[in-house]
Amino acid sequence: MCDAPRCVLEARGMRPTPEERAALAARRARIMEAMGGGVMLLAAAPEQVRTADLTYPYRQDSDFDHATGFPEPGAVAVLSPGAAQPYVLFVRPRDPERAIWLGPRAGVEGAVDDYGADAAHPLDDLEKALPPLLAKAPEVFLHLAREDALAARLLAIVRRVHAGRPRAGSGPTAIRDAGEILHELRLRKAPDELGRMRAAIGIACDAHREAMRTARPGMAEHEIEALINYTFRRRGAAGPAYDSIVATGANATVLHYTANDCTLAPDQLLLIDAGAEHGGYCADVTRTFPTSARFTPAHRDLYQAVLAAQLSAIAAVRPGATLKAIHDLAIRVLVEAGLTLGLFQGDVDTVVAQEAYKRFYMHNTSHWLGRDVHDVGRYAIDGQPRPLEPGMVLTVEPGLYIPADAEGVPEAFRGTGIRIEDDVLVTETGHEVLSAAAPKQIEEIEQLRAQAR
Ligand SMILES: [Mn+2]
Repeated sequence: MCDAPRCVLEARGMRPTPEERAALAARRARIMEAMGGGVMLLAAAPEQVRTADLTYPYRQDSDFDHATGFPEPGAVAVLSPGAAQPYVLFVRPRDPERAIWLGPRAGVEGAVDDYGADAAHPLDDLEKALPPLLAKAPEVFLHLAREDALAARLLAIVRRVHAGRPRAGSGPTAIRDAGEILHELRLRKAPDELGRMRAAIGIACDAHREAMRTARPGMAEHEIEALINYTFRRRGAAGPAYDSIVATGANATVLHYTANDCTLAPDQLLLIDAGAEHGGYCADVTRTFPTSARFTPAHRDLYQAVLAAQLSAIAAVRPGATLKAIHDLAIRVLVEAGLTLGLFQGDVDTVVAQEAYKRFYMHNTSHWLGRDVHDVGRYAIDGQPRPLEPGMVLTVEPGLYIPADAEGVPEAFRGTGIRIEDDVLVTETGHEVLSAAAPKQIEEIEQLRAQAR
């Protein structure tokens, strides 16, 4: 444990700046405008026990953080458009005894002074102070997916207020999913959000460059993982946004390989899927490069096939395009190259129609990216792929995974996994690759690899 005064300073450092407070207030105004009426109840994420009385590092609920910026567990936000006090927070009160061990809480005072709540109450007063705030609401927005104790407590209060409706003459008659409002807003990133995403992705690109400069045969995958996670923390990121994948050779054909306990051999490929989380936003970047200074001819051919698919798919990102069209394009280019290399037999249309490519490329090309690595927001509307809009951020990440025991393919291709993943912003006129600082052209990669000695 570090010395207490330092911890206290760091905890206080988490308070939002005036600019951040203004951005949060503007965001809440947009949420309340989209609600139209009713009351939204948002709960902080529960703490998760790791062992005995120790918890995992706390990570705030993405929706709660989006609306409040409030970093502590044991908190509830109440948004009531049109009310005299539209933004009310319930929080854990200050506790001088506990502050000695864990640093100070914002408390009821800080919830108002530092986080902009119109009013705040201790969390223990929830059953007493929340019902009056719900008494006039025809509908309540809640998280339908949450099942923890605080979510159950909120639902119980809504039920109690509803039960009093016959005598009160008002009160909620409907529960709606808060995500219906919040996730559509989160899908389109505002400028302040994009600033945070650029920071997270910039740090991730640094870590990938660092790995390309450093990895060499004889090192263990976990040494590269340590270097990546060190780079994240050194640059001030919260840490990895997900368990970093550092997979050499056939390990890279396991899509979610995270054991990272093998040793790098010469003339293999190393796949690294690693992204930092910074300011509540995630990067998600994958690069694949040779363990030796240069690609073998076979690995170069496979890599070029994936790169061609990725570049074509990225070029198609623009307002109005769909993730399905982008995925279909990536598949087509990959299959064309794969036919030349002997990975597939027949013609492009047949391989695509029969989905024979799924033997070596079995996942989707894109997902949304934001506060969650696999971010919220609908992919389809009424069963149709939704058109992209400016401000959306997606990954483009085709790959080829050829198992060590794959039959009917050239020997030199076996036991190889390649994925190239970039984070792409949809702009008014097309797109911007936010992770362009991580090299992916063969010449750039080999230049960096030449420094790894
Ligand atoms: Mn991804």
